[in-house]
Amino acid sequence: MSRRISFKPYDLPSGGWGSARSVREILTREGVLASGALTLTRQNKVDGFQCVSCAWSKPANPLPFEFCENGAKATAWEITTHRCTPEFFAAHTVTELLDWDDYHLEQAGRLTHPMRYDPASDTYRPVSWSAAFAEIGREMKAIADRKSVVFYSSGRSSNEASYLYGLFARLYGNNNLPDSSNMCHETTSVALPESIGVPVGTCTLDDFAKTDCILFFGQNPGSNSPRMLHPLQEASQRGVPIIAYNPLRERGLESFTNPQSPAEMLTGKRTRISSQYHQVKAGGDLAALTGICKALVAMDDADGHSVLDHAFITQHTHGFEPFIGWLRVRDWDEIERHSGLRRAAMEATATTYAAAKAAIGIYGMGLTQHRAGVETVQMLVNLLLLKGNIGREGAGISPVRGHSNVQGQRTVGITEKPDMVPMDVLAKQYGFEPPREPGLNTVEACEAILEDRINAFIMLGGNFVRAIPDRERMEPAWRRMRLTVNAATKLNRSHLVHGEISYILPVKGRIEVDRQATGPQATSMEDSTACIHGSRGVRSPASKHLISEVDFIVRLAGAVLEPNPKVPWKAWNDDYSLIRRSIGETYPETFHDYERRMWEPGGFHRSLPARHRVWKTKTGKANIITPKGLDEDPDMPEAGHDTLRLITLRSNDQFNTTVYGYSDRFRGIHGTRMVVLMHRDDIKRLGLAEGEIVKMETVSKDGIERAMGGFRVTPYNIPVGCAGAYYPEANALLPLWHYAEGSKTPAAKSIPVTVRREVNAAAV
Ligand SMILES: Nc1nc2c(c(=O)[nH]1)N[C@H]1C(S)=C(S)[C@@H](COP(=O)(O)OP(=O)(O)OC[C@H]3O[C@@H](n4cnc5c(=O)[nH]c(N)nc54)[C@H](O)[C@@H]3O)O[C@H]1N2
Ligand SMILES: Nc1nc2c(c(=O)[nH]1)N[C@H]1C(S)=C(S)[C@@H](COP(=O)(O)OP(=O)(O)OC[C@H]3O[C@@H](n4cnc5c(=O)[nH]c(N)nc54)[C@H](O)[C@@H]3O)O[C@H]1N2
Ligand SMILES: [Mo]
Repeated sequence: MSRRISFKPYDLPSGGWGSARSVREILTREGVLASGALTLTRQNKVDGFQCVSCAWSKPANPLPFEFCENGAKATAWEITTHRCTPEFFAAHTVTELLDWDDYHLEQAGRLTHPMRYDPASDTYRPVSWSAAFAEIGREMKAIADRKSVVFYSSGRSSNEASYLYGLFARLYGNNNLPDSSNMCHETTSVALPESIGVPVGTCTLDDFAKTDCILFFGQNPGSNSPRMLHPLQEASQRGVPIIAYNPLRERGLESFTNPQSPAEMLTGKRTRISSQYHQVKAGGDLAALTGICKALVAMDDADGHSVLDHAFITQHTHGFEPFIGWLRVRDWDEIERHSGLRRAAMEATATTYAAAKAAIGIYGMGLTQHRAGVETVQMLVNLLLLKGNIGREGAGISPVRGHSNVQGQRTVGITEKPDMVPMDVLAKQYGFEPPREPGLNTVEACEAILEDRINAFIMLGGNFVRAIPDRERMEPAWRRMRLTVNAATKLNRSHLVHGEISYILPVKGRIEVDRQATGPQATSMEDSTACIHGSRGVRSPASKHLISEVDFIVRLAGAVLEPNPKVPWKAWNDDYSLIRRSIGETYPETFHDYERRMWEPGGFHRSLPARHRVWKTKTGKANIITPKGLDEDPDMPEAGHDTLRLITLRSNDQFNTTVYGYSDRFRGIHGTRMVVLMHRDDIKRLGLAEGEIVKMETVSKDGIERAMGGFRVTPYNIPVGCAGAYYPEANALLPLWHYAEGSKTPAAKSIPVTVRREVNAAAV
């Protein structure tokens, strides 16, 4: 496909006609213009299906069209008329497909048949479901070391499928349950329990309606959670200050026209979103937050201690004094250098925040995917705690989750950390001794694969090989595994970098009707605001050979495990309400009366002690945690003149490794994803020119060369010393050991790189 490449700043608001055009374009391309539009009216509705895109909250009173541009794209992508059939696989060897990009692999369409890799022809060939499970069962039973099998999941599977998957892994004999959230909000799952005793955000939509200040750190709502622009628009129209910290000026944080408001669309009226915008250096938030806290404390000192909530601090927190002591000795030069911001910027934020009665702190990958990600998230909590902004109406911490059920998967037991699961309850409920040893997270699973310690890798959705760091090292190691099993909806690169025995097993998506012995089944998911919703598929499955994810796990269990009368696999598969009943037995506090409550408008809210100022932490208080220092990235060469911090970015035309197209409208980048965004001063300083093709190389001391060419130098409004490139293309540059301390979330937002002219370069 030849594409026209262009770079033109986009000065229209997020949403608006650009969004409407983009939805129409993808519905047409996927061959579902009329039927897709009808399907979309059922999205995020009671008795409809929960959107398969992001995890943002689903309101109790949904709009007539409760979807956004990117939700519509995700729906069109799943209900496409394109099919990836046995004929397709017969026509293309795996070696040939390895040269295809992410867009073209998935564009082949929905997978239709179970397929097994055939080494003789180097193609995937159709196989019966029973033969597939028989062989997988034989192989998995033959593995002596039960710890050498990994059970990955990407955060899309329902609570029902996820609960069974976690249980299956434990019955098999390990806790090797890495999840896509290891690559994004694991930092949250580590930081928040230490600070406030809950692993998830404390805000609900109601808090957004009542807040009077929003602090926004490193999250891009215009592309990644566009329905969130509605509550933000409402807040802005109420005069609520919204303060953004982001190295890039993201369009969704600047202005918005609601595509579902005829008046706004016709008049072109746009709402300003951010009232302050600070282009912090990548990784500079720890320093920026330090500056804001320091300014706030100074105001409190000057103002007779009326700025901080001292009553709350005394009654509810631990660690205030050492934190204040630490703040007082930080000097502003150091803070300015590490944050890339002026003191006045942080003081301006402190002034606005000080005046607010209730404030919300929102964040995303811009905080979590850094070496000091855990400390940075905790620092944002510190800022909130100083003014008692947790456990109060209109206030709280709001991590914006990724995949549509990534939060729910954790809630029902997909985790490598055994202490997050009530193992004693499981032991009693199912009459077995669950493994108590910690399992492998994403980074540890990769390390084990590199060391040939893993025999089999089961992938419940996702595109692990493409999403992880260190691609050039991981792919050869991946091929040395004995067995790789991929339960998927679309073809992707992880299926092509296969083990000795490899299967691609096609499953139904959430939008499709899931009919089992007792009739069509419902499933459920948890959103970013900890509300749990029912979901019912509305479309006919893409092929009659598809099975559901629940069915996939049940059949796998039938092939691998000895029968256990206490584990009713078949009954569960026939009637998913029995799975929900079992989930309720394992987690009675959250899932009592599950079957009824999941259909309540807006879902049911998980009870979170921190919302009631009950702190389930070691100190029994909310902990104000003092960071070790402001040097957020020990992997970054000190003041390395030609080293840039590379931020790996999502475009507005992708969902993770699923690339919908080549138009990053808000950033004005069209026709290519192989760009490196740089400040004009850096381009000049490094002797480069706009449009030139360059090679990036990771700066590291481990003796491994990580280099990639073919990036086009693109001048961009980004802080000096930082650069931007798209994920997953740039993942070969990200070392596996470059991760957040404490959570092992890959530090994908600050890779130390050099950028050099590529000799004999051809544009990509
Ligand atoms: N359409 C669409 N929706 C998605 C996804 C998708 O790919 N496409 N992915 C889903 C998933 S799994 C996830 S986890 C979420 C991800 O959603 P986000 O959390 O928004 O993730 P990113 O787009 O990777 O980066 C977020 C922002 O961080 C900024 N940033 C980078 N470095 C820094 C920094 O050091 N400090 C600050 N303050 N900001 C920084 C970037 O400029 C960017 O605006 O979205 C989910 N929703
Ligand atoms: N450099 C860099 N790397 C990153 C990131 C970054 O910002 N920068 N972000 C990280 C983040 S936040 C995440 S979450 C990971 C994403 O990692 P993953 O979650 O593993 O990847 P996805 O791209 O979401 O997976 C897409 C595939 O999922 C399958 N799929 C889609 N729907 C379904 C379904 O309903 N059921 C099943 N069984 N399969 C389905 C399709 O086959 C599709 O090809 O990447 C991480 N990697
Ligand atoms: Mo994610």
